[in-house]
Amino acid sequence: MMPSTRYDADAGSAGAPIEGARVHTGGLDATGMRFGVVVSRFNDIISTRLLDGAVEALRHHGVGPGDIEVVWVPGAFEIPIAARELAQLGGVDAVVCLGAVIRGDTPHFDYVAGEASRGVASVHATTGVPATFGVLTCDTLEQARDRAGGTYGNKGAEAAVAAIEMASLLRDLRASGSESDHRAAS
Ligand code: INI
Repeated sequence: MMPSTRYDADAGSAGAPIEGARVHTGGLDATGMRFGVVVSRFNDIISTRLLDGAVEALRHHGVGPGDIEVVWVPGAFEIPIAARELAQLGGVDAVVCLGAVIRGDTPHFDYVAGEASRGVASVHATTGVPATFGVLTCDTLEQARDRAGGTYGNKGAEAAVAAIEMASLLRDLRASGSESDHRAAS
């Protein structure tokens, strides 16, 4: 069964038509799209579940066989460089970033989690390819389990669905941008 996500298209009134405005929303049909998934090996008891959730969600929304590139990195700190490489050279519509940073007794957690989130965000800014953040930052292994296919769903699946929505939205915005250029030129 598909894990539920907060990205269900019919969950509320977000995206509803507004008179006098053009409203843009990304769809969830990923047919013909390609995705990169970067996943960290550290805490792989959790990250493999996030990966399962992400791949299942991508396939569920129409991503074809051969259109998912999975890249393993040692830890969450290394996710951004691989994500950027995929975004720049991998021919993908979006990159899904997955990992689990679990607090220990030292401030190491803050550095790893902070750099992972900053680095993934910078992939958007520097490449224009969406990169979504399915990296858990938890105090305990139990909290991580709950979010990797447990009580609170699967954040890997959520990150995959967010990637589809953003890839679709950007296609729409780019198409509507070139439409406006065309209108301005004629
Ligand atoms: N990497 C993680 O993905 N999760 C962690 O919880 C973690 N902790 O706690 O240390 C972690 N550390 C490794 C780090 O991501 C790098 O791989 C390492 O520092 C080498 O650069």
